[in-house]
Amino acid sequence: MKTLLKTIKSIALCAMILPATALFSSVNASEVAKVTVNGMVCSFCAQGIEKTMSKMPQTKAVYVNLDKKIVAVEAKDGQKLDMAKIKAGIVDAGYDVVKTEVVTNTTVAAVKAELTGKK
Ligand SMILES: [Cu+2]
Repeated sequence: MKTLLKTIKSIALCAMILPATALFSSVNASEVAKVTVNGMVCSFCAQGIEKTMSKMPQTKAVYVNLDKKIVAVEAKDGQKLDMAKIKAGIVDAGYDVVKTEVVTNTTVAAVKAELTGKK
């Protein structure tokens, strides 16, 4: 029980520190928002998140990897994706965002290739 409390406390602390760095960032073209999501368990979850991310007008491509719990979103040329909006969309759909990251000089296709081990 004590360890559980400790875990909850450290998660709460992370949640306070993380947004300051990654949450307010924007994702430009040739960058990918790489989000680690807890709670996705089946292809239906993946499809739902894919749909939600695709609804944003700035979204060029979306890829969801269930095994690695990764959601990758790419912006259209000349447009910016708001990391806070990406996170909000995933949270509103009922999932937990564990980590947000902006990967530069990449594409959703490249992230997909990396995660699936195919080139
Ligand atoms: Cu599901």
